[in-house]
Amino acid sequence: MTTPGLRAGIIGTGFMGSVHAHAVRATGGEVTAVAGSSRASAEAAAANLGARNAAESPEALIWRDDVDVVHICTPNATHADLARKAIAAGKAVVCEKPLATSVQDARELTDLVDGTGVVAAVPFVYRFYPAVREARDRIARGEAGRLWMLHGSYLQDWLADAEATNWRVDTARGGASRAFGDIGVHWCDLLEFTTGHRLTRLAAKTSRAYDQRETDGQLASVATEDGAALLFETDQGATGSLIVSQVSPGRKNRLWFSFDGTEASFSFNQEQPDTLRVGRADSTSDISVGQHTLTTPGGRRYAKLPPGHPQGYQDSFNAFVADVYATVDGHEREGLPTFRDGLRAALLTEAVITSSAQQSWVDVPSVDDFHALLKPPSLVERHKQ
Ligand code: SOE
Repeated sequence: MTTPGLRAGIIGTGFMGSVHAHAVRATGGEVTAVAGSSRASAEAAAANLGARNAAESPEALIWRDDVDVVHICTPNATHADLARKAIAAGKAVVCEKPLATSVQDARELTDLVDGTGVVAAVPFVYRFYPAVREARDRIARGEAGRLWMLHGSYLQDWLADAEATNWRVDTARGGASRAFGDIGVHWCDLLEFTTGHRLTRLAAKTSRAYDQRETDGQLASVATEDGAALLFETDQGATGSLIVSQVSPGRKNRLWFSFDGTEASFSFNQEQPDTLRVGRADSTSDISVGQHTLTTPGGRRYAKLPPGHPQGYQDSFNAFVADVYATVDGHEREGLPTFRDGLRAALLTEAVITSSAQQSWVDVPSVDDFHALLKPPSLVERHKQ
């Protein structure tokens, strides 16, 4: 279902900006403005993004009358400030992950959204693969039995070369965590979304393949991690492990999980998204994703093509933006990743950094527990103390 008429303003002129622009148009929206680091960069990007106007600045874009939804696709350290301004302007917001580079900023943004009621989403788009929705529904109806071992990896190689670099490598622009904060959070979000489990404690070790990388022609020391290894426990008694790496030659965007229960295991590989593997002791099946081969409401809702016609990353992004725009239009969509999920990712990222630095297991509070921890005691509670 498309939502014609909603008008998007996109802040950010790189790869993700163009992915967002395609998704806006796929859902029947229009990109009315683009903003970049300068008016000139916005004008240069306008044609590429199919934007009608180049805005003078991100702030000018946010206040335009012909922008209903602000998409933030800029370097991580700018997200919180731009999201704060968009919420203040009463606009719906789609903010690239990470929502913020600190738990405090992420929490402030979720509180602002709670206070204003604007629709505010974070593109944890791997939730929108039909195979993932099929696995989620089947797990929810008990087909896996008791989930007890949850494991996987998220491997890329775009930083495999010692000379490769990017603003994400720079702590000041990307934040304190790179590999986990960029892609490890996708995997953890997908685990919690698909299984209903929540990570409650973890032990992490972050590491680097290169301690120096060339930035702006100079060799610079690198403080962010190229990869991370995690062990974790969940609130339902499961154990798990995760390997995250952006220096794994030959792995392009290989997000993989296997969620293993006492009756069945569910495996998914993002690089082969048109197959869901369901393993059982007596039989294993590779289900081809399609409108008539999936059996659950969630799977069928997002399967748009017959089996053998893979839906990929951009299709999932399109489905995500379609659900955001439908929600803006008053038709709330179940499973939409919101700023609360962005706060969740920030809590997990902080736990990974802390655990690795302290070489210890670290508890991970739920978003609700975290809010309760920080809520000042009421007058009554203070009176009781
Ligand atoms: C780069 O690591 C990146 O573009 C991530 O930022 C995205 O979230 C991921 O989906 C693909 O890789």
